[in-house]
Amino acid sequence: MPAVLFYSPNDSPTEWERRLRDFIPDLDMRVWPDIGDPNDIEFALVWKLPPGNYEKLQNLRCICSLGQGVDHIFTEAKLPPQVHIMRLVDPWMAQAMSEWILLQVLRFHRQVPEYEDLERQFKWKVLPPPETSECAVGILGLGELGRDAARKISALGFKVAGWSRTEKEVEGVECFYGEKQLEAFLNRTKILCCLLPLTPKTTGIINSKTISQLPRGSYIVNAGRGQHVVDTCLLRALDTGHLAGAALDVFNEEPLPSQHPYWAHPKVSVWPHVSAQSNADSAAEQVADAIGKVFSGRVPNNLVSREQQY
Ligand code: NDP
Ligand code: OXD
Repeated sequence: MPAVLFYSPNDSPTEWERRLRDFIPDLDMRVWPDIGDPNDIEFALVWKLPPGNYEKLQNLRCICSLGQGVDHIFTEAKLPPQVHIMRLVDPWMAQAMSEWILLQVLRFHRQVPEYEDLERQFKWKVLPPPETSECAVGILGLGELGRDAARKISALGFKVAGWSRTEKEVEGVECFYGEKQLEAFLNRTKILCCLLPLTPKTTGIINSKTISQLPRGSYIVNAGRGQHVVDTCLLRALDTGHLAGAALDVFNEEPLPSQHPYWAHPKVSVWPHVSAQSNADSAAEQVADAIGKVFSGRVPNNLVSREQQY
């Protein structure tokens, strides 16, 4: 049987091998860099494989991201042209992400930073109650994660809109699409949540221009990628009061350097890239299915487009 290459700085190879063997008992999994003969490898299950390694795998037929995002694969300069590129699409991760997005939306909507500030001052003060039906939440990205989050936020009574590349219909969600409709989407949004993939078209999408198109006093919630945000623009907008707060799970540099202004900023909540973590228990079956298909010359599910890079 051909071999599977495994590499991830975040995920346990032992755990993944154990769960994959539930479906493929005779699995031959090689953990990078101890991969033996590189010609044995036909399937790579990877998260941020160090650059320059795919081209050494002459018989590689599929690269599967150990997450829902594939930007770490497209940073590779020499991606073999004949290879399928795929990713996880895991309902467990969608549930985790929606919980995290809901947590941030409710935190800002229910004035948690303001009440925590009052508590620190031993002040008993009642703020005007927020009106859920008037609170406009906007989701950048209406894919596997964005749609799930949009539906769940809408079910709580918020005014929800989403923005995607192509036209969409999602029940209970006002749908905008394409560059031309971005400004209208931002103009109506008070809590902007980013669940976009990182591609050449979405890099730096949260910048001084797009932030200025949000109403004064808006919030940013980012669980897409750090590179979606131009940090200097976000910090300036927080300091001028145009933005009231930000909750960030992803950063231009991870781990976030200890001297970075986000850590100490009173309006920023910093999370260590944990909103939806990959999970061998929930995702091993779909990976095993993909391995089986690739080894028998068939096409796996959850392929991404090389042209769109997501
Ligand atoms: P999908 O590929 O399912 O969805 C992507 C969405 O973004 C689609 O709606 C797509 O539009 C839209 N989109 C892409 N490019 C553009 C563009 N140029 N303009 C407008 N819309 C665009 O991705 P997922 O929902 O599965 O995941 C999204 C991202 O979330 C991942 O790529 C990853 O970066 C991040 N993520 C973060 C995690 C964390 O722990 N922080 C965990 C998991 C994922 P269309 O529908 O028209 O194609
Ligand atoms: C992912 C992530 O893309 O965890 O799955 O960021």
